[in-house]
Amino acid sequence: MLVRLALSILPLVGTALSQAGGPYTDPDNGITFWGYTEPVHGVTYGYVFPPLGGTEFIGEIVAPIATKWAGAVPGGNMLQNLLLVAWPNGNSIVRSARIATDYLQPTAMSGPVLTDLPSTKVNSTHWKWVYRCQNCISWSTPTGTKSIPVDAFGVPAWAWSSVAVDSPSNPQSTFLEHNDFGFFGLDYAAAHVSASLYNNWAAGGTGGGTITPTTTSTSTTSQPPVTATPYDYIVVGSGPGGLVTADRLSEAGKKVLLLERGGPSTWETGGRYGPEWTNGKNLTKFDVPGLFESMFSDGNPFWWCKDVNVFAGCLMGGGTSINGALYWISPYSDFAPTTGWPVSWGNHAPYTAKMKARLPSTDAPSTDGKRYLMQSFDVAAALLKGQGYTQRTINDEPDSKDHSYGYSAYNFQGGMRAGPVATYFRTAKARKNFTYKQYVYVQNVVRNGPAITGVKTNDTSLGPNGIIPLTAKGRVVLSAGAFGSPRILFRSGIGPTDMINVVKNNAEAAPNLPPQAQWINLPVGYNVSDNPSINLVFTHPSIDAYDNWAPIWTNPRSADASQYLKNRSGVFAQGSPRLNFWRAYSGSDGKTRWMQGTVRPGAASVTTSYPYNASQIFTITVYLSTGITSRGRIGIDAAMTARPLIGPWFTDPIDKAVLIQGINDLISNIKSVSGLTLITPDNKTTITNYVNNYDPGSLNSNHWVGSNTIGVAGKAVVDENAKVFNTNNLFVVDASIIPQMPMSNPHGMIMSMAEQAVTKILALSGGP
Ligand code: 6FA
Repeated sequence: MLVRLALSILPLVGTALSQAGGPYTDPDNGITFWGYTEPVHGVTYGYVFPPLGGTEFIGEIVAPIATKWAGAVPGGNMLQNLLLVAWPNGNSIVRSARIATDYLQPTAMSGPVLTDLPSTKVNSTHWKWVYRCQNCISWSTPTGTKSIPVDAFGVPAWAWSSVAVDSPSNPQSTFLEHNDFGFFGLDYAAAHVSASLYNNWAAGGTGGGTITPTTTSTSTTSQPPVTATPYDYIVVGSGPGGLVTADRLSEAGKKVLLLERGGPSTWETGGRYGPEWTNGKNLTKFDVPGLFESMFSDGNPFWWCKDVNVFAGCLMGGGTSINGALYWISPYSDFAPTTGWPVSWGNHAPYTAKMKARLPSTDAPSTDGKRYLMQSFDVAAALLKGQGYTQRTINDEPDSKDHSYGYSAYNFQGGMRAGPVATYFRTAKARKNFTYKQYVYVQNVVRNGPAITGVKTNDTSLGPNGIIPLTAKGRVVLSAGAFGSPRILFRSGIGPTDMINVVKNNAEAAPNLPPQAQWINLPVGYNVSDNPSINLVFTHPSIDAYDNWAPIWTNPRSADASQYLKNRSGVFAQGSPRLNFWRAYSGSDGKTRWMQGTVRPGAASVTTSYPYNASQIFTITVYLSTGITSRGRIGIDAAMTARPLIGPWFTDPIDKAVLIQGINDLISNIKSVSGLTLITPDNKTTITNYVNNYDPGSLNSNHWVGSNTIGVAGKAVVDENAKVFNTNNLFVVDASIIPQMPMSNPHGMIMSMAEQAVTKILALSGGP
């Protein structure tokens, strides 16, 4: 992937969540709010509305003093939404209404009128902001009117920071991006009180609020008993790992159930979300390669997992439906014993060949065979040639990476995103012994000691209490991704004790944990790595920055849109990258580390003192891959959100030193390419300082691997057959079992890995 956005600016996204708020009465003011106390930071966000038809509401934020600022977004998504942000300054609260037009600093929002209500206060332990927000229900945006869904169920968001704002006395102070954010479900339709009560509170009055017990539908309606169908294999998650696995298991005649928590993606899978300019053409955002950059600027990004604190795709295809689609054939080192793989995995060639037979790569995805928007390729190639690099067709020579560059290779077919969805899933779903269920969230596996008997889901139509059983010798394969699979293991009583204890303290998850005597202590979540990556932004007079990809959704260049609609050719038949390169380095510890680069027109952000022409910018993202020694840890918090606990980037300073050397080498001959200028960093910042001061969250490449690493008992989570240690019939096949960063963007390697894993699972005795 190319690094587009930082962890710290992960968009606030939302649909229904498991954490739902409800009514409570604040003892300080007697106001009944509908809200939620977020368990990690202990901040309460509350709302109450006048009868329907009103244009305002009363809200509050009650925060422990460690909260340096907090934000409430009643509309949910960060973009183009009312954001109420507040912080303490001495004994007073400073606050403002803001709006974000991009995933950048939110600015003042005109329209809302804020009035602080009397119970607003700061004391030694907490601060509380109680406010009236007038003109706050609907507002105009460039794409139309937006509103809080006051007559329906909503998904308000919150944002939180432990870092003080830059200028605490100034309501419009700038601040760093939130350290944390989240969502909760809230029935706004229920959060209304009578006009007289509301008007009393809005005028600063207190009391009078009583919580009307809400009627629940838990009891009386009788429902037909649910019978569950048992399966030979239940595969959890439809990312590249899960799709390859489910297809091959069903091809072998097994009775397979594939469960996916999200919904459809491409048109073929039932997705229907596309821009207006593709109307009537049976195309979605997930079909058109050139819409990739719009994944990060959409006001309704329903595809991101809402309970994973980094980017992860929660829909059919997982990451492969929303990613940059760079698709690389593995070199030997991707599966070499020296990179942590069991010796039995060393020969990946037959499995990679099976994958290529199903999904060949292309570096000329436009259906007319021409390449478009290639100026950044030409400029970067000139730079690299001066450093002794050779141009190759990268996927034809996967083992010749050192000092190589070439056209970016993709998983596209016929000018459309293909990946495992248009290949493996297509064949699997045609089989009678294969069943696919979407919008099914697997909470945990059901087990009796080492024996897994089924999975527990949120879908009570699939089995009593949502439990789907296995056949007598059946097996479960977790393919829920580097964050999703560890969470399912924690919730099944498998992992480090500290994480299982987090589950034990969660009211919803705890009842499904096995007794403590059956907990299985494994290093789930450790050994995590991801490519640390640094963006360098350049300008060159030849470059067409393609308007920085900004108009592609609403107002694309009309000739390019027409050309694509006509025959799937042109700029829109390709993602944004144009060139990739690799180089090997030897670190001061004698270990070889690989540097990879990705070149694309445009830039996610520019920080420079130079005047520059924005239409001529392009980015080289430089990452470190195979050989990195840094490792982090991922886990869950009290709300069951999966998140990095220790960032995996540059925990070993030698990794950082190698990347700094690589960047210095990359720009060493910049003067030899006429007109080429490095603008970020500019000439006031050395590369060393630039890397040292890089926002750690922005180092994230979204290529997470290793959280359920394969290896030997005592050090690993799964054995050489991808079976979870100390279980009889639980397997993991996804990015999480990969012990070391592969050479390149990983989904091709993950699919080859899954081909090999599923072959081993089928060959392992004791199964169905
Ligand atoms: N990899 C590449 O090779 N090339 C790229 O260009 C590239 N770009 C990106 C990128 O631009 C972004 C923004 C991201 C987030 C990733 C990129 N990657 C790229 C990385 C690549 O997509 C991932 O490495 C790859 O998809 C990981 O494959 P896995 O099979 O390990 O896992 P996924 O996350 O893809 O799929 C997991 C699935 O399980 C999801 O569909 C999820 O909804 C589902 N799931 C999770 N928990 C579940 C649960 N409890 N119940 C049911 N389903 C669940």
